[in-house]
Amino acid sequence: MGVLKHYKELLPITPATPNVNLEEGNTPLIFLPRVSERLEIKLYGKFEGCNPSGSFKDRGMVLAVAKALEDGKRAVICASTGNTSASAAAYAASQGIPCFVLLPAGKVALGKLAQALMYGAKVIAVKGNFDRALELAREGAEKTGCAMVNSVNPYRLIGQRSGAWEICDVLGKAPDWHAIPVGNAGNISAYWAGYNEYKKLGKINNLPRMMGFQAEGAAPLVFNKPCPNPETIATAIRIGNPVSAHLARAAVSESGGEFNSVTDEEILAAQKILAAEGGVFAEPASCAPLAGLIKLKKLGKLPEGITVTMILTGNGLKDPDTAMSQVGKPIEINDTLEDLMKVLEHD
Ligand code: AN7
Repeated sequence: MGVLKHYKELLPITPATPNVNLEEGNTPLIFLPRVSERLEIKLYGKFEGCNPSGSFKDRGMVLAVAKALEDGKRAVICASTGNTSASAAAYAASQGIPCFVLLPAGKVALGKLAQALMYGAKVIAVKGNFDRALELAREGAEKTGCAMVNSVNPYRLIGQRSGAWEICDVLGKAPDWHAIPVGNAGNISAYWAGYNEYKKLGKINNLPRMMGFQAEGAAPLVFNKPCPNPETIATAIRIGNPVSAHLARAAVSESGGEFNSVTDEEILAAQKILAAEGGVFAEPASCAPLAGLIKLKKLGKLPEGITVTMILTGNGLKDPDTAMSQVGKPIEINDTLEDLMKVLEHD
């Protein structure tokens, strides 16, 4: 039924809010038996790649676009490492309003770029990084009156709380640990707010430790200072100066959690494990939490038997180039049974 309808009591919906809906949310919380066994925990992946534009961004974008329309705005603008732009473009298309997206030139995964263009957004490649594109988008929004739909828009993070509510609705409680990739630091903040809201409402009795994972080359929250030249293969989280850093720090310290960094190699290894042992294909940024859990396990810092939910923020299909660089080629054969049998009997 979509996030706005499903959680209307918990969201700032008024009779004047248009019913924007691409059937986002209600994504599967997948128990991962083989990876759980490897880590000696109960591990669930919340597969946000099942959202209509293939990432968690749809949860907040649906509300941001609905409220923009309610406020009389007639165009949206955002900067993006890719997923925000795909989501904004999808919702703008569904409402018939223009969408402007600013992307760091050459640093956006192919699938995301294809999405933004296909949904009909005006795609602007900025010769600079995401942080600079975000400054420009904010200035552009101010000058033109377009609705700014990055997570500086408060409705984005309010809508994203729905992820935490869904987890609690399924598990009947909050997990022990909540593991999540951190880029611009909005999602970890939204989840923490969502869990707290559910606790206040008496729907859960516990709160999770918030465990945020960044790529080593773009880890301002781990090293506690902005990173002027962020670099990582996980382009979604190639962000050096997170807008919601203060909220994310509060979430981690209030929950007794931690920020940790993982290398690109660890991220790619985790992506392969998630796919080949979990049956779930998530994009590189989404695999930073699993990489981090594997690292913490090696360090003896992962308590046995705990329930961990990790947020698989985006679909693996969004970044086919990175995936193909990590796997072998198909085995090509002539169209004969003999050739086929050579392969089948070999395995
Ligand atoms: C797959 O699309 O910032 O910490 O512009 O696409 O809430 O920023 C994307 C971020 C994690 C980090 N995983 O979330 C954008 C953008 C994926 C992402 C993050 C992003 P935040």
